[in-house]
Amino acid sequence: SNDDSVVTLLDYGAGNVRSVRNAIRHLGFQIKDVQTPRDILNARRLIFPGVGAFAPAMDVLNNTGMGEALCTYIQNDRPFLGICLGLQLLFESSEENGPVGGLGLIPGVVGRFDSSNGFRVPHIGWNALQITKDSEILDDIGNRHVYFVHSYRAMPSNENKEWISSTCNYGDEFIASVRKGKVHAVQFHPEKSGGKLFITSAFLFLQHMDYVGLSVLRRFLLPKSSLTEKHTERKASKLAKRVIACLDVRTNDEGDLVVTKGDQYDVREHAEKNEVRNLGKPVELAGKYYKDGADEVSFLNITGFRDFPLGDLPMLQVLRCASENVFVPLTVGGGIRDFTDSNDRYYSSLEVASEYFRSGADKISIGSDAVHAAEEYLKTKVKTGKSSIEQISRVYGNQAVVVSIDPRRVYLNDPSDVEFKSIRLTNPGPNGEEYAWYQCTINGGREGRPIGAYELAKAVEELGAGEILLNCIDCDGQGKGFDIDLIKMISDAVSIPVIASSGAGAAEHFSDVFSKTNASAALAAGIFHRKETFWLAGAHSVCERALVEGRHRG
Ligand code: 1PR
Repeated sequence: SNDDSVVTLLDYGAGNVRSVRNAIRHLGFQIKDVQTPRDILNARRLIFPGVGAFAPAMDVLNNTGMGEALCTYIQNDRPFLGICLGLQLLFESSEENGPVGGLGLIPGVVGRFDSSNGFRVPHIGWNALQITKDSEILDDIGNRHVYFVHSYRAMPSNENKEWISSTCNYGDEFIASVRKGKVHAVQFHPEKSGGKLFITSAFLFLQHMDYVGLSVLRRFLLPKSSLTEKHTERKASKLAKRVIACLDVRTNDEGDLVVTKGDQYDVREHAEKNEVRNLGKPVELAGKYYKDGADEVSFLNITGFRDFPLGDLPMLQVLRCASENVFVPLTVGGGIRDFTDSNDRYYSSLEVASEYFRSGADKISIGSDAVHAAEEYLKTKVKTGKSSIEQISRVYGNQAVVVSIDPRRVYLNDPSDVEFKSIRLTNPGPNGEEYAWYQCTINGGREGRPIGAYELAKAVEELGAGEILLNCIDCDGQGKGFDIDLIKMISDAVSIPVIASSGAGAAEHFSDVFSKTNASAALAAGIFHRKETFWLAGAHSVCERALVEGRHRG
């Protein structure tokens, strides 16, 4: 098509490109999907948001002839923007389940981050770029943070330096973007970099709100546009901690999907009618928290263990609607497991997750099913490849699989009383107990299992989880601060990112958890539901202060 408002999109169906689509439409463009290699050659401008793993993506490109068309298109210096895997595939090869050959347009091998020096893999979060040459599409970015989610990266070398337009540092220096003529590719996610982490003033930010990531797409789509906004310079910090707004969602007694929030997982009002606490509509609240500056938004369907999620059309609809306006990563959890319906039709957890990804989720979160998988794995020491964690991470990558842990404190006088890892408590228990272990629960805290949070975290990391969402039933909804003892224990035990959750009630609680533990992110619910709109921005400035004071690991 010659229509100037059309963008050709190469989506080979491996995952969620809904957010890229939404961002393109948000900027006023229409999308034409690539069906054949010819569509690539005829594109006026082409966006290639690579998702999934390297090898299956190359298989599709090779088997359909699209790889060859892509090479021709790029070698002819036609307008191209690759995103994430869409950057990596341009290189010669990748170590991801490999070596696997790539398109070979840029010299170099894509390798895995080294987690041995204390940097967590996958690299998930906001980092500042070091811009090395006129990159054109990065002109609005300056030293602002953009959003990365990846375990593999390409490194700068003498052979590929003519391509590099920016680098980033995460343990080592890696390539954040490349540019040659009209060909661009970025390792970060412009469509997810909508956050306002960069705004330091909680009160000014509404006027200065700026969608940093969307500016990259806009610059690519409108290269000659006279976007001349000048941005004030801000102090760049290497790696920012994330603040995540969580929406616990369930069907109320009238059958509507509502945001609710419990105290220690109890969501009933305990007034006369004992109704489910109703705090608002999921899509509206997600939009509000995004505008307020949340780095990510999570939806947890807290009765997912009961309902069959594929029958849960309202949740899919929530994701579809939320992802149209929320340009930060969305996580959805609740009910992700293998399932046989009343007609004896079997659905794998992968099918359930795929439906969520297609509807706009960037990550899925597994609770109860992860406990069963970890128990089984610890018993047999065999990775069957069949658990939901293994199945979903194989197809969508580790970074797409979060394991949500719902532990409850069990006090002990003597740590040798249990076979599970226990810790010495900073604040002794109600009867002066000096120790506790953290018992994992399933089905929304209703059933305790014979496994500790520590044992679970180690096991699910081995099974392929990319991140841990660490709740604590004792602290949930109490607003008295995070369980620092627990979060320290778990974040020191694994090398994947840990999200601290449960108990935030004040700004200090965020800086506290970031300064005293190795958590990579903090999630909260009640405080955002209760507080005024500027709260999230306030939380950010707390995080930034913590960073500037150098108390972060990055
Ligand atoms: O087991 O795979 O179906 O997943 C169910 C998911 O739902 C799990 O992630 C589990 O944590 C969550 N869940 C189940 N029941 C409840 C409940 O509250 N009755 N919510 C529940 C858990 C924990 C956080 C909460 C933080 C922060 N809520 O989502 O938002 O504790 O709260 P705060 O800042 O207000 O203290 P499956």
